[in-house]
Order: sequence, then structure tokens, then C-alpha cells
Amino acid sequence: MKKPIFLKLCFYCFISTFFLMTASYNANSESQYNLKGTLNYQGIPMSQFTNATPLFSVRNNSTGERYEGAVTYDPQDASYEIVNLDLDYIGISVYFHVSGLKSTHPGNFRISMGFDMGALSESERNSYNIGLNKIIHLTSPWNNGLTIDSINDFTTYNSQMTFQWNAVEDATKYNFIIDKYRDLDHPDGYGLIQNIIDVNIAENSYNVNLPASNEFEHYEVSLEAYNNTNQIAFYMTTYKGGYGWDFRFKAGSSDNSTWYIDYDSDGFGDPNSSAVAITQPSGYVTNTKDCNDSDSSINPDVSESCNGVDDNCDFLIDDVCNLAVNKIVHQSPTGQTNDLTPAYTWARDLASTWYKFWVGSPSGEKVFAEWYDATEICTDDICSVIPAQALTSGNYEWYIKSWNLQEKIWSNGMDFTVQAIPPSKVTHSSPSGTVQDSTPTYSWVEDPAATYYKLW
Ligand SMILES: [Ca+2]
Ligand SMILES: [Ca+2]
Ligand SMILES: [Ca+2]
Ligand SMILES: [Ca+2]
Repeated sequence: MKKPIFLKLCFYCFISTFFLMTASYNANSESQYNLKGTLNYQGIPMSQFTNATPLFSVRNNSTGERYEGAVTYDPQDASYEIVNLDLDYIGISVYFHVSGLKSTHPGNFRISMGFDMGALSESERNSYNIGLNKIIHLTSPWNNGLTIDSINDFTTYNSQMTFQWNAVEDATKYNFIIDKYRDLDHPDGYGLIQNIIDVNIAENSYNVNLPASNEFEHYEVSLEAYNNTNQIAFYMTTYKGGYGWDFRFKAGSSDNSTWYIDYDSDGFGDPNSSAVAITQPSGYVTNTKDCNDSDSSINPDVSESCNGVDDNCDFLIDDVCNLAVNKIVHQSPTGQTNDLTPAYTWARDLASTWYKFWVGSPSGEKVFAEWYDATEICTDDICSVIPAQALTSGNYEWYIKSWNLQEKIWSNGMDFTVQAIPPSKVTHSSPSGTVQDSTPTYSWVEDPAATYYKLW
């Protein structure tokens, strides 16, 4: 099935309307009806394929209003119900994310449709089964699991390109179409120039050799899969703020570069998934340093944690965790201090991921104890904490327990003495002599050693 051009154009108009729409769907109690039925793929309930819950977008296409009410779906039997719809022209989009990154992936099954509620009988409204298609996942020259900023972001590929996509189960043929289009900023405006390729093929790849794009011109690829009787899958692209049914690009003749997909957007590419293009494709980077491109918390900039996975892509799993912890070596405080809230510092033990700090009296009475994450209190060499709790004059002993998942060990104790500096006699400032004010302000010179003052 070849889509008429006006449908493509109108789809984008509809998408922008749909995403900018903030008004809620107005309840009109007099003429509202429920719609229910089953979600199917090739006549088989979706519950046979996935227990995922689909995302629904519903709107009144006559008024442009978005439906904000609840849509119920039962993954056990793939039944759905939408309540309080007007007898009007209704638009419904349904899509299932079975795999891939939800935020970017166009989904695995999908349908976008419009119909006239008023034209349905009550029995038809009670058994309105919706058939979904699969989404075809392109793997070369671009990956439609990624999102691009705008439909007018064109990557330039070499004229000789290979299109490749994941085979769709049960597909007997693919309809592969390339049309040449005018860009939006072409003097004559966006529009079709000519069809370049329109072939039905059994294989899930196709080589092309395209003329280089002229100024203000680009290509659009659409791709559909069929079994013996029906269309069963189609290509989709995700844009920021919308979806489209085609892949848009330009062709050039200068030298190619190889780019690597960065599916999880952590800045590091997957060495196993590359694109050859003249300009950088959206969602691709030049490096191949990601060892898990579906998890942005795994990349070479991350510190290794003791969690059973290689967090920092050095091909070593939890290597930092197998080190024996060492008894820590105190630095300060020791001896005598006047500081009631001294900083406690010790040499960092690189094998320790946490430290337990303890300070108490020489007889073992606890004054303060706390756990600290090594990454939060240590530089490369030194760890340092300043507990908020102030000490009073007296003798103390402090300990540090070095800890990682494998073991823990207490340090020896270190003694210190707090000797609060005695306060000096206060030097008055005012009032003095004769004053008129019956509630004068009393002021005096601050004594750094004093913690309280008594006014008499
Ligand atoms: Ca990545
Ligand atoms: Ca990653
Ligand atoms: Ca590692
Ligand atoms: Ca790890």
C-alpha cells in the first residue's frame, strides 16, 4: 500500500496539533458513549504476544480536544474500554513498548486511526476490535530506536547506501520506497519531486545508489511489510514532539565516516552498531567506548561499584571490591586542641568504600558515631569529617572502621584532649554615663573563647 502524499502531510499537522493541545476533553453528558473491544495483531489478541500495557492517546478530532479520561486495559485478554466519548470523529493511537528504551523507542506494535463514533451502532461500540501493526526496526543506515530533534534534521549519507532492518516474522515481502522531496525552505515549499525507488522484495535489506541531493532537496524512505494477505508492519520514526512514517536524509558524494550508535545518550558509542555517513547522524557518536548501550549509568566515566557488573567499561567486574581493607592511619586531632568541633582526618584506604567514625571517652562511653561514604568525604589521599556536635573540655579517643563488601576492620584508637580556652573579662562598649533611653542596647567586645554570656 502506497500512502498518498496528502496523508503524510496531514499526519504531521495532526501531530503538532495533538502535542500542543493542553485543553482537556470536555464532558458532554448528553451524548457520551463507551467504546470497548480487543487489541489484536493479525486477529490474535495482543495478550498472546505480550503482557505489556499499551499507551493510549485519544482525542476528539472534530474539536481537537484531547481525551484525559481513564482508558482501561486488561493484559490477560487484551480487552480495553474508553468511557464518555462524544459521537464525533475520534482519533486513537495505541502503542506497545515491548523492548527498547521507552523514552525514545517508537514501540513494537502500533496503530493510529480515526473513525466516526456516530456512525457506529451500540453493538459495534461494544465490540470495537482494534488491529495493530508491528513496527519495523531499521538498523542501517540509521536506527529508528533513536529520537531526532526535528524532521528537518538531515544526515548526509554517501550515495551508495545499504538499508537494513530486522526481519519481521511472517513477512513474505517488503515494500521499499524512496521519494525525492523538496525541503521546507525550498523556494517552492515542501513537496514531492519524484518517486525514485518502489520495489517489493523478500529480503530485509536493500542497496541503493542515489544521485547526490541538490540544494533544498532530500529523500524520504517508507517501508512496509506484508504477509500473504495483509500489511503487518510499517516503519516509524520518533521526533521530539511527534512521530512520522518515513526516514528522511540527504545523499552526497564526499568521503564517509563511521559513527557509532549512542542509544542510552551517555556520550559513549556501541562498537557493535555503526552507521556510515558523511555528516554525523542524530544519536550517533565517534567513539566505541560503551560496554552497555542500554544503560546510561554504565560507561567509562562511572566509578566501579560492588554490584556484580562492569560499571566503568574496563572489562573488570567489581575489581575494586576484592581488595582487603587496611587499618586506617589517623592524622588529627591528636594531643591537645582548643577546637570544640575539630576536623577528624585520616589517610584514605582505597579498598574501603565506607568508614564508620566513633568518638568517645577513654572509658569507652560513646559521644558520637556515624557512617560515611568514602566518595563523599575523601580526596584521593585524605578523608576528613567535621561532625556538627560540639565537644566539651575533656579527654577523648576516636576510632575509624574501614569497610567494604568483603570485610571490615577497626583502627587503633587515637587519644586527644579538648581544652576550651577560658573566657576573658568582658570589655564594655555601651551604655555608659547618662542616657535618655529607658531600654538601651548593651554592647561589648566579642570574646572568641566565650560560648555564653550572662547579662546582669
Ligand atoms: Ca551509550
Ligand atoms: Ca552506557
Ligand atoms: Ca569495571
Ligand atoms: Ca561493578
